Amino acid sequence: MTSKAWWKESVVYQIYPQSFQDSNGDGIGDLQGIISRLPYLEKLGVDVLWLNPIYQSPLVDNGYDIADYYQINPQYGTLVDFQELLQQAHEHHLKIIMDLVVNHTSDQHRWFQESKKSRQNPYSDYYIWRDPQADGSAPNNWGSTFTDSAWEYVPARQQYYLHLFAKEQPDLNWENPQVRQEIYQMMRYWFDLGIDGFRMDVITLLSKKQDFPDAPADLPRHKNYYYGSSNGPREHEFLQEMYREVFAYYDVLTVGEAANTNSDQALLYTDPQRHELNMLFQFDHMHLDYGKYGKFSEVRFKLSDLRQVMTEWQQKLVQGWNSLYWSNHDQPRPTTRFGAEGKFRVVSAKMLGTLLHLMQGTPYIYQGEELGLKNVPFVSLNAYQDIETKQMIQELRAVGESETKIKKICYLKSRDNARTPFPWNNSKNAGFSQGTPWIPVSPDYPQMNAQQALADPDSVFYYYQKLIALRKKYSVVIDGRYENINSQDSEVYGFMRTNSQEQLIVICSFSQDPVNYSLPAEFTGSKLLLANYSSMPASLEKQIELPPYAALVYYRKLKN
Ligand code: TEU
Ligand code: CA
Repeated sequence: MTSKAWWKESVVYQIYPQSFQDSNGDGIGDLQGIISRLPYLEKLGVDVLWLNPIYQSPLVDNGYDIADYYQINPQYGTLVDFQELLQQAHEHHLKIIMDLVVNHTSDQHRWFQESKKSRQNPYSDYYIWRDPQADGSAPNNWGSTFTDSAWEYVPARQQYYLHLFAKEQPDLNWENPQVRQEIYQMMRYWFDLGIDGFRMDVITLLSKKQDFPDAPADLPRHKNYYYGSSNGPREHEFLQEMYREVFAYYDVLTVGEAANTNSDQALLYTDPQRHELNMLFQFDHMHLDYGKYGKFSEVRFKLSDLRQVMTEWQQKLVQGWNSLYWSNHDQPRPTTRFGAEGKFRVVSAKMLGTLLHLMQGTPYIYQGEELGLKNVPFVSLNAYQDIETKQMIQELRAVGESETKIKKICYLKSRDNARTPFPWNNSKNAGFSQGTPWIPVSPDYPQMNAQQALADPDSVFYYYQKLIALRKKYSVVIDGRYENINSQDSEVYGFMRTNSQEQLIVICSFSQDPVNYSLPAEFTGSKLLLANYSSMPASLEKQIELPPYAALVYYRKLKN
């Protein structure tokens, strides 16, 4: 593909390097492991691989705490391995995007090691330092995602530094032009090496309100910092500068992670004329099942809410561009969350894939989603490794929730659901490693693995392969306008995509029972392109009997 906006026509596959494929038996996935699996990824038909952070890091937050932006963490391999991966991926027609984590570094980064020494050192202003309040307490009431307060005191400076995530992840001071130049230089380094883009971690948090106002007391403590740091005063200015200094010189994909960003704000980030980013990861559909403890809840989403959120983003980002995802390394598995486990797992996984891939935007597949994996029953709460999950377990215990309830909540929402080793086959450790995996393998692997999926023509894998191929064959998937069908239906999510020549009709049932569904007369006679059940009518009728979790895609040419 050589068109300018190749990223609009692409499907991205996300690899969590630590858990994809171990090549040397140390129980940790690595770059050589990824290289060995490139044929699998090429077979699936994806265009781009996004790697979670592989830089030098003490791994307090699994690599989102970077100690050296120019070094590969030795547990994944060397720079030579990375160059080999890049070259071989390109030979397999796969582009590579890396994770860019520049809101914060690790506290082990040389900049921070210097910065914390004194107020006079050359790196003094690389991070966000503030004096204590008169009584010695933190500069404001912000909490951090992983800890109580977002501020940590350093006696040598008699000041606090800001960390919106763990205390080992100090926030960089984007107000300092030197910091920005260091980052741009580092970005150019990776582009010059040949990478094809960046997924940009919490990119909407870079610019903080400089008076660091207290957040209103009624905001939940863990993320009340959004009040003074999401979509902040100089955010667009910084990204436009980044574009002028870096992106303008390369033909690359840029996707910014954008929690707490609404669709109006998203339009500003992604409008091509503003020269900021190609697309964002929005969070509205991730928030539909939040409860009393935020993400860690047992609440189930409502279809009406899902439709409302997806429709809003589909219809709003026409000038900009959407990214489409059900899950990633921070989210539970979509079959458990939005579809079904048990006997409908496979059909529901295909249904969810259909809904997402035929919307407008660039779809992202998180490793294992193409196998329809479900959440992981960890044997004990002690087996969880993730910093966020461990913190939540402590907090839920502290407020007196029962162990049974905490287990249930972690099963539903822990980030570790997505982080267990990729199940390649039914041999030892699911074929992931000859040694002891750094995190337990899901006990589901004998029934759910890639080898089995590749041997079964009805597998989720081959269905995803067809979905990806559909996008390449029908341009309406890329450029068609989005409209709902039967927008009040409480069990079936129907929509159409229309351009000047053709139309796709997509019908997705979220019901575990059969549903009788009526369609507008104009669709009658449309031809079946894809379904997750065999024996669905080849030509669309006014009434259709939908089996549980059915997904049907019909097509018609429009008369001009
Ligand atoms: O996540 C940012 C983010 O918004 C998190 O608060 C996310 O909502 C949370 O993980 C959900 O439970 C990014 C990375 O994707 C995540 O893995 C990192 O831990 C975080 O940034 C800090 O770098
Ligand atoms: Ca390894």
